[in-house]
Amino acid sequence: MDSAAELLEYYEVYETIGSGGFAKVKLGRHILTGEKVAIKIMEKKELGEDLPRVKVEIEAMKSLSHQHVCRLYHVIETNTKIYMMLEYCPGGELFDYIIAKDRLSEEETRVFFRQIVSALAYVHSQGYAHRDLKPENLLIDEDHNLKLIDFGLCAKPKGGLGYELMTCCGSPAYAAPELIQGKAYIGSQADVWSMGVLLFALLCGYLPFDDDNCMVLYRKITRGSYNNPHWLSPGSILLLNQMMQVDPKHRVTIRQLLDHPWTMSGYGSPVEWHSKQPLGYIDEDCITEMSVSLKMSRQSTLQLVNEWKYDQTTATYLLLLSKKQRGKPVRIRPQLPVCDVMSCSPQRLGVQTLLFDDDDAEDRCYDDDLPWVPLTPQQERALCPSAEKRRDQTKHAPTPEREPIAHHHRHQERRDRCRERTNENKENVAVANKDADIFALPARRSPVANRKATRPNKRVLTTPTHNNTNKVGNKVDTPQGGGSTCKDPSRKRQRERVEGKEEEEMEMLAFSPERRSRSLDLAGASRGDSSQKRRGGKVFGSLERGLDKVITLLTPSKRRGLRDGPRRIKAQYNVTLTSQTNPDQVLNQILSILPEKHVDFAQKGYTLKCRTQGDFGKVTMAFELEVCLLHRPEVVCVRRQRLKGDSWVYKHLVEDILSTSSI
Ligand code: 6BJ
Repeated sequence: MDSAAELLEYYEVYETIGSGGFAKVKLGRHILTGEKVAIKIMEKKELGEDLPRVKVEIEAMKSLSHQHVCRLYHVIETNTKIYMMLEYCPGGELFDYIIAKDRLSEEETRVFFRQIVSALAYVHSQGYAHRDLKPENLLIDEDHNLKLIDFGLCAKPKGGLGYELMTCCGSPAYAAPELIQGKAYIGSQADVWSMGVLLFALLCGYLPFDDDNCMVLYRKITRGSYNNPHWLSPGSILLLNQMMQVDPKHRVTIRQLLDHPWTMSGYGSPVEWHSKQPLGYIDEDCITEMSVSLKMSRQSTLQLVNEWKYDQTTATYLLLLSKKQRGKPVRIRPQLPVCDVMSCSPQRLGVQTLLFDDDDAEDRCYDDDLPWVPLTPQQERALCPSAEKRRDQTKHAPTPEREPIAHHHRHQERRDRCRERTNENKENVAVANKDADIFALPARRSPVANRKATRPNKRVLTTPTHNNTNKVGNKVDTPQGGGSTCKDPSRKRQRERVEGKEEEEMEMLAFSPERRSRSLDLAGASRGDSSQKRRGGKVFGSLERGLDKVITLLTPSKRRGLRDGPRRIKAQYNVTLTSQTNPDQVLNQILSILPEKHVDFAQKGYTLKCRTQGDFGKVTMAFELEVCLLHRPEVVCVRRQRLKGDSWVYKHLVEDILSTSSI
């Protein structure tokens, strides 16, 4: 089986939501349960010496199950790749949340801090030290709770956590003094130091120890001296001091943090750190659903689940459990479009799963309230190939009964709903609207008039292929009249996307040196430099005219993107509001600043895919800036998303770009 085939058998794969040193994380959807997952994709060849780190992470995550630790569902290893399917946390990184708010109040910090202490106390109780605690490794779930991720650097000393470790790892700014001095250290004590740095970052919005020069940074850390800003309460100053003690023996312990006066303030109870979801817990309802849906005996279902192989069975069970815990119906395979239901499984029977471009996020359709439809025997076979084999083995075992489910095959209605949802941009709703006030709103202005925000070619999640034949070559019925909503990419293209070959397929404006100079020219022109450049017969003069002309240089496809108008989004904390009403002007202002800041970019419509390069062309940072329209109030805003690189450097750069752009 080729690399992506097994993945695509069980998951739909969408856009990139992050990328680290050697991994890329994409949004995915588990086909059987319809649940969203984060898919961490690693290329073995690129991993090289880091391969053992991945193995360490997988083993650690298999043995951890806690309300504040990101859950691992499924691991697929192929000859070339490793895929880890993990809990999806729509709120993104705690880091982005902090920088969006500048800093958090003591009360809000305490809510998060108690969850971090809970996660760490649990992780330590299982014999692990995390060793890479930082706000980028804490994600926010849909209930605004934190989940700890990235166990690639964790350690489980053979004799227990009391035993010393030697490897120096993690991010320098969060590393304990004993660690950077190369001394033997106790993992849990080093974690408490990092938590102190993290607590400081939450309360202050910047790091206690910081310097561009590594040696200077190390000196600051080993001295352990930092400044307490004036807004810190005496209680916070004391706690930070207790956590960032240079001598680990004098440092507060995680146990002491559980019922520390600062942690308890306003709660009156210590932090609850025991797992509310103990490993190996079996939920009867989930077993019943799997057993009924996949037509297996209860006993064989139980047996399979109890193997905990982190395969499709584990994923299905854990995702059903997650649905149950969130009050959703414990049901297998909802919401496939009716065209799929009438034919068969998406991958195997001629129905395509679309792997959207990164810039297609707005076209995604997560309709979580679709009618439930039972599986046909073919679908079952296609979705769970081993089920039939197992059913044969357990033919005579009784299968539990379930209430029949009503069918509602209302194609058009579904598609309409899908379109409505798309326009609402449901993904953005995941982030609490209460965060809308994070960024200072500009003075109220008149609504942005006559702006086209509707987009053509809306796509649905799965669509029939051209030939509409199933695996065994039979003609498969497809609904009529939905042509405009269904897209039809080739299967090969999908694979290439998952395998990463799709990168940078959009038109590049400035990635190549000669194009970069072109955008530099544009910047110069737009700033009204005296050295005006002649390009395409046009001379750019004033700032205003120069900015306007940038658009005229865009290729037809880009102009098309711009004609469609910017996306309308809801307020979320990775969005900066501007004081302007013209999105094109905002876009052009940013475009003209990027070259000055040595940022390369590729443009598609109102999205700028940005990156910076270090020596030898190594990409040091990747992020997106997208000019959007805010729903209410109607103002132009800029959505930003970090994809790669040091978070604090990113923060400063994006702040710099947006403030220099004077938007
Ligand atoms: C993992 C990564 C799980 O940026 C987002 C969503 C980022 C999910 C994201 C948009 C957004 C919303 C608000 C503010 C900013 N996830 N979810 C590695 N290991 C385990 C799990 C993950 C990664 C994720 C990341 N949403 N941006």
